[in-house]
Amino acid sequence: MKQKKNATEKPTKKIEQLEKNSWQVEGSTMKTNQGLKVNDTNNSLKAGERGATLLEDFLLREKISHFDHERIPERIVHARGSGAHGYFELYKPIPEYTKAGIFNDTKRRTPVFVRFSTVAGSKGSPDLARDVRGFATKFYTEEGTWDLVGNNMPIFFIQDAMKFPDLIHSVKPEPNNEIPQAASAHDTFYDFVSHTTETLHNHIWAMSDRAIPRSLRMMEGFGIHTFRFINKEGESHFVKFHWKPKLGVHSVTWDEAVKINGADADFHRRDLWEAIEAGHFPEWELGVQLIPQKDEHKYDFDLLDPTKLIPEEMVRVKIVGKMTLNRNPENFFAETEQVAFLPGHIVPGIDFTNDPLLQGRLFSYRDTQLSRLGSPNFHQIPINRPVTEGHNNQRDGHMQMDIPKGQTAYFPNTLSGGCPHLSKMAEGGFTHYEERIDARKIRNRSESFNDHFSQPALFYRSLSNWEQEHVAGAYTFELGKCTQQPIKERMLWIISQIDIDLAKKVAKGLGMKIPKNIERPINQAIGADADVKKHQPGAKKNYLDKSPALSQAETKFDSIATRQIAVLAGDGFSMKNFKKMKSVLEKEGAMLKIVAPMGGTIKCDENMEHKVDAAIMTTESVLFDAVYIPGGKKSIKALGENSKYLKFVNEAFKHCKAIAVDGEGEEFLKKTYAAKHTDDKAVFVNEEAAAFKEAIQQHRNWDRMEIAEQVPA
Ligand code: HDE
Repeated sequence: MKQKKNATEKPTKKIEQLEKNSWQVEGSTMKTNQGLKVNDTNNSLKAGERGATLLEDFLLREKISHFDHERIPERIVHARGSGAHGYFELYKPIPEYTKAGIFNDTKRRTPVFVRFSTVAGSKGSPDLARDVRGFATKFYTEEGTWDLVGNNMPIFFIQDAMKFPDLIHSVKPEPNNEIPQAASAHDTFYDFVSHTTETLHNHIWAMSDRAIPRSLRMMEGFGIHTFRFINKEGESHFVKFHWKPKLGVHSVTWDEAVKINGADADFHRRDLWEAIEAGHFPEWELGVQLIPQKDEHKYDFDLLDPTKLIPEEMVRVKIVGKMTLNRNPENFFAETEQVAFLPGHIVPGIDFTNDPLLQGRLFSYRDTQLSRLGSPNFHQIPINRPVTEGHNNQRDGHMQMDIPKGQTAYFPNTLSGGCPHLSKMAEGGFTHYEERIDARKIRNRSESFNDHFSQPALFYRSLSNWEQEHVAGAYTFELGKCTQQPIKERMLWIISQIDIDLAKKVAKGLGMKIPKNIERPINQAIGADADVKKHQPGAKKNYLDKSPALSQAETKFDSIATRQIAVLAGDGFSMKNFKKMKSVLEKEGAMLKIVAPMGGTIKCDENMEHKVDAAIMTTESVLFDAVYIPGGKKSIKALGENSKYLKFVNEAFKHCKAIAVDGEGEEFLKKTYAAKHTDDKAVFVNEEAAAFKEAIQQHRNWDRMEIAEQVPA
């Protein structure tokens, strides 16, 4: 494997291991898979120049046949993904909670591979679909591989694995016509959701800005389920895992998402790739919420219920370490596509709980890899190999890559000296937490899982005004795409049970009335009326009024690192102004891109040549975080001659982005919708670069939202 230009750090043990399976295209000679040197790969073997191709042509057969089998089944969910390598470092040992090596040794740099994904779309679907994002991390620890297979939202749609196929069948394209791709806004999904009130919490998160992140590098990650930490004494603590991005949690607007999908369907994938190539390595801190075993029943929700979160204001998130992603994969298929995550991959010091969703996942992931990767030896694929090799008596199967030596493949044996021998506990052998169980075998749901409404309501209450507006807009859009009136009515009634103001806004947008009450038969046949009553919070309700940690308005706004700034300029732009802006913004890690009327190079008013990053016809406003127009008479005239520049600025204004103009740039601004709003706190005319920087740092000026909506861009 070639050393990455930007990797100044020592490769991790995992990268060294992967290098053994890599080969370099540059400098290599073409050979068949058998090592035979090839001197013609353009022509098949024929009976005469114009004759039929001969069956004998083994070169043609090898090439075509391999090609015919190049695809493997895409993941049934999370098909669209992007991966990166990196490492995890611990800040401070936490032996009182867990004996896991990764949480006890601050000298270790545990290699990781992370795969981010959308859930519903196919492998080639656009990145900005409204959807939950997968956030799966493979820790290659010295005690074995630990997979933390999470999402960017802290809860899930359903409480029991038994319902997963129904949930996914409802959200996927409809089975008769395979429409729509990568979208939840259709009848079958809302048919299911409106009859399954346990989905409402994750659903309202999916209607929030969390479902349209600005970048994969700017989203949180969650293990969702309650797991266990086990310490050396065998004591258990419940634990929830949180990833906190160093860049804060930021999103785009829905109008941008729709447009980004057309302008650059690979927006998130490209953003992650380019940030790593440029040496802006994304970082997340790992936090844990810890609950002593004795507090298992302290809360008004069940810790085993994956549709509930523990508000951070109730149990603080203790930050324990940091993950850095510093290397792009060498080969998408070999690494990002073939990586296999299994929630069942744990290490001593970490254990499961009886969360019925987690329990089902423990079966599903191994099962799916068998058909996706085609062999029980999928753990031998380089990206899936642990850094500490596994030895046991499992043998053979498709594509066995190892050559276990010796006469025996069973245990116990004497012929191989009893090897592979068992590990003693003192040597790190794994045992399960000995949970006491005394129960009847039943097919039922615990009553402690009943409340489906408190937490969606808490989430909505905790959002800022602009976030609430976005949620209302999302419900209106999604239900507006449904064609069946009874489905919309059921949804409206259910939303009214979460928050009546929210329901009113959605009803207005849909041109409908909220059904008066439950007497209206929702669906007698399946007893949905009764369900809604049963799942109300009831008397037992001591939730917080608000949980500020749930709002993106409370995130970090302290950096402009990696923000993309469009510099709209043509020949003759003011070098003095540009230099002033560039020095301030680039010092803080922002990336300035010259968007010129044509590709190639342009000259500034000091007669220097500058490389054009994008010709205006090849790019769009939605691909940038902010816009800067330096002065320069000739340059401003050129911008005025191409109407797309006007659209560019109007869209930036519509999307509440920071806009700065200098010198003659003011003339151009006057033609845009921003002209009347120069008092806007993110529109700058001949002002200090530092003020523009501050505004970019704020991500968006949401105060502009109402005016922005009037902009017909
Ligand atoms: Fe998954 N999920 N899931 N899921 N999931 C898969 O496994 C499944 C759930 C998540 O980048 C599949 O290898 C069931 C919760 C991520 O490769 C499959 C249930 C959470 C990824 C599967 C759930 C997730 C998957 C498809 C309910 C967050 C992508 C391909 C019991 C905590 C991993 C594969 C990657 C992938 C099953 C629910 C996250 C079919 C049955 C909850 C991030 O096995």
